Amino acid sequence: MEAKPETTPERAAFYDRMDGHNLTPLWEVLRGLITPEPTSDCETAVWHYDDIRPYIMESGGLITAKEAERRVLILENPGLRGQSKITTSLYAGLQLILPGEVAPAHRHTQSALRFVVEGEGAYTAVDGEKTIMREGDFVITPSWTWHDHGNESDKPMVWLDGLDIPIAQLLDVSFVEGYGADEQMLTRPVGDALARYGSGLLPDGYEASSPTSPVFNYPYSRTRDALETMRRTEEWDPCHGLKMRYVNPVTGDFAMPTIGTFMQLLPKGFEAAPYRSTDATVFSVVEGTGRTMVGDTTLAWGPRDTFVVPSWQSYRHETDGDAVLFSFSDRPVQVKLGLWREQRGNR
Ligand code: 1HN
Repeated sequence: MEAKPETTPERAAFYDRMDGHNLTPLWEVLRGLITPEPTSDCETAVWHYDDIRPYIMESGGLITAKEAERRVLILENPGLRGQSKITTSLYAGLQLILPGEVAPAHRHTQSALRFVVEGEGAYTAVDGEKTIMREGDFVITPSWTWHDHGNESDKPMVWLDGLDIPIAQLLDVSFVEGYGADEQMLTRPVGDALARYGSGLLPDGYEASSPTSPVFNYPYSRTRDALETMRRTEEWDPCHGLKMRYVNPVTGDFAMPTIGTFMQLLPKGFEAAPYRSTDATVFSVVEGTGRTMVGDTTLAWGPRDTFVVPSWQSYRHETDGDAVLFSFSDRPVQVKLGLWREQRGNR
């Protein structure tokens, strides 16, 4: 594109006169609106769990889950401070629920994922069914579903929340409602959804009533077993190792319409080829240690750390021993709108 036209005194005076009518000339701003490549305020960042866990635990002594509604420390992208965003389009936080606590039932139009980082035995209830959570479990609370959390174990539980809050902000579609009691009424036994929809079976004649998966807990034990069995073929993707996508078993699409989720196994000593895509991605380390090089930045990571790779930044992973990474991004939105791009290797 040509350079920005000169702002002559005559033109500037013209812009000033139209300003009062809520008019402004495109040619003064065009080059910032359509850029040759994505330019984002979202920065590469890592949160080391060892550094931030003390703050999470300290919050537990200062406010209850009930008073806070949700006791969460937001992971704010350093380039997006004050906006409650981990990427331009997604929110993330680490939520603490202590033994005996409840986070009261509510529902909202924003979709949420939970990825369990520490603890075992707390539960989330979603639209009439409870699921007991363990480390590495991926749990969803779809748009406008009632959800509450409780911890009947004797240990604190911490999970990573991922929500499409910035997408709901962009579209002005935020609604929230309280249930009127701490805990919602349960209408189905624990494990019902997974048995009914997540066992390679579907009720005969079943028709989806929403774009979101009817399975709402994808247990890590199953995911890990699957990865361990598949690795025996030694077919490693040069960029991603063995990377699997969480799916809605009814449609084969992503588990949620706005947030795509993945789990990948990288073998010991893996040195990935460079990769970039337009969906800024949040990673949560489940197992192993390694490094991710993003441009000139090297992020060192270990279990329970969270890190972010911005849109269209080239990155590559390296591992010490075997490593397992959970990740999420707005990919389903970009794919549906025909906007998603990826690039493997160097140009
Ligand atoms: C929410 O409902 C939860 O249900 C967690 O656990 C984080 C952040 C903003 C708005 C609603 C939850 C949230 C949230």
